[in-house]
Amino acid sequence: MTVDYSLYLVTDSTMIPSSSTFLKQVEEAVNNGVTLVQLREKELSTLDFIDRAKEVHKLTKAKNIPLIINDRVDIALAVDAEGVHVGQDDMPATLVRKLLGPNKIVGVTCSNPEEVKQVVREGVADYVGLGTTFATNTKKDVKTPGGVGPIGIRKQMYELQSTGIQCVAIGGINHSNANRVIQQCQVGDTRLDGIAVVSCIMASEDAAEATRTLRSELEYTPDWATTKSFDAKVPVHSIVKNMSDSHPLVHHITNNVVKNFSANVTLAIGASPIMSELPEEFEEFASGIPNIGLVINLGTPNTELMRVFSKGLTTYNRYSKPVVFDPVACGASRARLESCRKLLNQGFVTVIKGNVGEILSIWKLTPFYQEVEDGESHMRGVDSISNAGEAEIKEKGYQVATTFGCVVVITGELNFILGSDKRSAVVRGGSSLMGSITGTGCSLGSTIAAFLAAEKAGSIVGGDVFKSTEAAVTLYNRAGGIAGLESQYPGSFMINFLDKLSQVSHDPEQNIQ
Ligand code: 3NM
Repeated sequence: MTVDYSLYLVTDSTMIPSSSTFLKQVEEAVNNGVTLVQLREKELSTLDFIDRAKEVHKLTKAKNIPLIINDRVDIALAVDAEGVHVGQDDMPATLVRKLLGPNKIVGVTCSNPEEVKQVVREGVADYVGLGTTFATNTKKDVKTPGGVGPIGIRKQMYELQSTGIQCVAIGGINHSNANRVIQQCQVGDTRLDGIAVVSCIMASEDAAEATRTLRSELEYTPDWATTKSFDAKVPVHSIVKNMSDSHPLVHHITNNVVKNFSANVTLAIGASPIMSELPEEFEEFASGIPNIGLVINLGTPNTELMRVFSKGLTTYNRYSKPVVFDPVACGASRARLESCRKLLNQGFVTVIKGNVGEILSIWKLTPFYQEVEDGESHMRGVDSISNAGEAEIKEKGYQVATTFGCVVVITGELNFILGSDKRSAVVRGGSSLMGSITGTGCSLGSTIAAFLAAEKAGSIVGGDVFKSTEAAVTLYNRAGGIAGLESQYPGSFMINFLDKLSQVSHDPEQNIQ
């Protein structure tokens, strides 16, 4: 039996609005785009459960939608439902399969990779419900009440690769995050087959409209997820000229140490800086300014700033505007890496830029990291020290890029640019003096954001984040290289660097080969 898991309604009779009834909510859902229904009744007597199952089955059969019964094999058999869903503490899936036979649907709830591995080993389930995606009030006894986010769901999906077991995400999914969950929960070729919701439909005053909106969210492909065409022959100096001609705006939510320098770098390359941590104005910026990009820099974090980052990220995502994420010193403490996890669970970033240590720390958030591994990256303050070789650094960088669907820039003596489509570039140049002043790493983030923002406004590279990022890193290191040759000490280097950034970006054809 081919089952469409794309929009899976799990029922709950305790949250029906007073203007409706349980059956009306289910009927509106099945008539407006739900593809699978699970009857989940925790309080009903067996007799009432059977009656309810019969009524719901009538509705689902009319639409050729499978009915799954939660937990109760006996009820499923009694009404000849299409399947049974069990949790970790219910009847084991192997027994359920034995009782139901080979032709019914069997689903299992999982909350971590270990439980998924167990389901794969048993080999009897058709699908798994992966959770808890986001915090939910609907189910009280979940194992991860705060939600594991797309990062945690991906870790579970990693275990499903090439198994043929279908998967849906559940927990706290609604109109505002359904599309993102579908887009972000992907590991290699393994994608989510659907989402499962309870309150978003069952508690809705208009279940029909709630279902239609969810459907359209599932079917919509956001701007950033579409494959862009690009002209590989466009020279870097043309991309630089395109950027400075566009006078992009770079909105910084950055650290206290580098605000001044980042603003000066942004001006030097022909863009304009905005330094704002006032969430009330983010919407106006992101919606009203075509050539704007956001830098989120983790350098001097605090609890309030985390909320500001989050608001910035979700607002810029809403208007498909680029976001450059600089996870400064994210390996320095567990709390900092947790902050990155939270942020990356809340939205998309266009580019992640960091040194080797930072990118290797972010890599720990990918499904490729197994918890037993340790010690491959050591942070000291905000500098990076790593024993990883070039091949390993690049491979892990790719894994970060594919996990988060972004371009990754790894800075160092050699600068690697890695795309989720496996494109890679190496940019040389720069100067050892770049490491002797604060803000050279952070201001590269500003420079990349300026290029992406210019691209957004209409660009000769056709929306190619990879090419634009490569051009930004090239300009930056070219200016650093020339300034380094003309300077002996950090102070004069800083001045020369700003001058050379200005010179190279105003006359890129002369200065970049
Ligand atoms: N299972 P809502 S969360 C039934 O994490 C269920 O396994 C979960 O409800 C799990 O869509 C959940 O209203 C309830 O957040 C999800």
